[in-house]
Amino acid sequence: KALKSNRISMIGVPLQYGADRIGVDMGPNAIRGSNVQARLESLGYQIHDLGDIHVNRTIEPYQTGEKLKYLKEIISVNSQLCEKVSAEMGKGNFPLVLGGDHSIAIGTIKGVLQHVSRLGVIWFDAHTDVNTHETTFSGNIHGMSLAVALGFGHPDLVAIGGLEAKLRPENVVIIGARSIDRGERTFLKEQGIRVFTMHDIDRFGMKQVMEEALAIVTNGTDGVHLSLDLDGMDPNEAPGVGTPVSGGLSYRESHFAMEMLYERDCLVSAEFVEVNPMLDQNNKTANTAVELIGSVFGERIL
Ligand code: Z70
Ligand code: MN
Ligand code: MN
Ligand code: MN
Repeated sequence: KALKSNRISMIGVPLQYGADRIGVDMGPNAIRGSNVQARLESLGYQIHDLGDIHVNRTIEPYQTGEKLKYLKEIISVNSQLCEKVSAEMGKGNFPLVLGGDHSIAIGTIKGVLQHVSRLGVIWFDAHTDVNTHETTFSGNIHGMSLAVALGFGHPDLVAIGGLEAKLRPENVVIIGARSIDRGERTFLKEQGIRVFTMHDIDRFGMKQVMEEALAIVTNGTDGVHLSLDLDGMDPNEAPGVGTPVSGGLSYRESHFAMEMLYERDCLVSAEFVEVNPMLDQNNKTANTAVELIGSVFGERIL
C-alpha cells in the first residue's frame, strides 16, 4: 500500500568494471539466492524478474593510470539499464535494481528521471561517489556515479538519458559517509549537498537523521530514489563488499531507516549494489540486502 505500484520489476546488473574488482558481478544472483522474490511476494507484491542486463565479458584491459577505467562498457551497460528502467516505469512498475558495482546508479537514476524529472535521492554509502575523471585517485567509475547523476563528469556519461535528466543538489542526501576524497569534499561543499556522516548518526541518532533527510528529498520533488551501497553498513553485517570501511551503520540503524522510508511512502525506485559474494561470509551480505529490501517494502516485526 505504501508504494506507488504493487508491481515490482527486478533488474539484475552483473557489472564489475566500475569497481575494478571481480566478484561483484555475482551480486544479483546472490541476492536472488537469498529469496528476495518470495520475500516480496509474501508482502503482497507481484514480482517480475526481468533477468540481467547484458555485460560484455571479453573487453580490453584498462591502461595504467587511466582515469575512466572501462568507460565504453560502462556507458553501454548504463544506457541499456536506463532504457529498461524507463520502460518499466512507463508501465507503472516499480524498478528494483540489483548490482553490480555502484556505477549502475547512473543508468537507474537516468531512467527514473525520464518519468520523475524532479527526483529526490537518498544515497546510503560509506563513500560519497562524487569524483569525476578530474578528481579521482582510482579511476574507478563507481566512485563517480552520483556526480554524473548531478550532471558532472565525462560528457558521454552525463549524456546518458539526455542532458536534461539530472538531479538537483538540494534534493540529494548522503547517509553513512566515512570515507571522502579531497576533491569530493570540495564538490560537496560547492554543490551544497547534505551529507549525514557517521559522526552525525552517532550524535543525533538515525531517527533524527532520517527525518531531516526525508524532508530534504521530498521537498519540491515528485518521488524519491533509494540508492543503497552495502558498504554503508558496518563490515560486521556486510563483509562481502569491495571496499569495507570500519565504523558503519548497524543492522538496527539500517533496518530502522528502511522502515522510516516505507512509512513516508515516497519511493519510486530502489537499487541495492556492491554485494560481492566472493568476499562474503556465507552469503551474509546478500542476506542483509534482502533484510533491508524486506523492510523498505513494508515488512514489520509485529
Ligand atoms: C573512492 C574512489 C567507492 C564504492 C568505493 C572510493 C569509491 N572514493 N565507491 N566503493 N562503492 O575510488 O573514487
Ligand atoms: Mn557507492
Ligand atoms: Mn561505497
Ligand atoms: Mn528484517
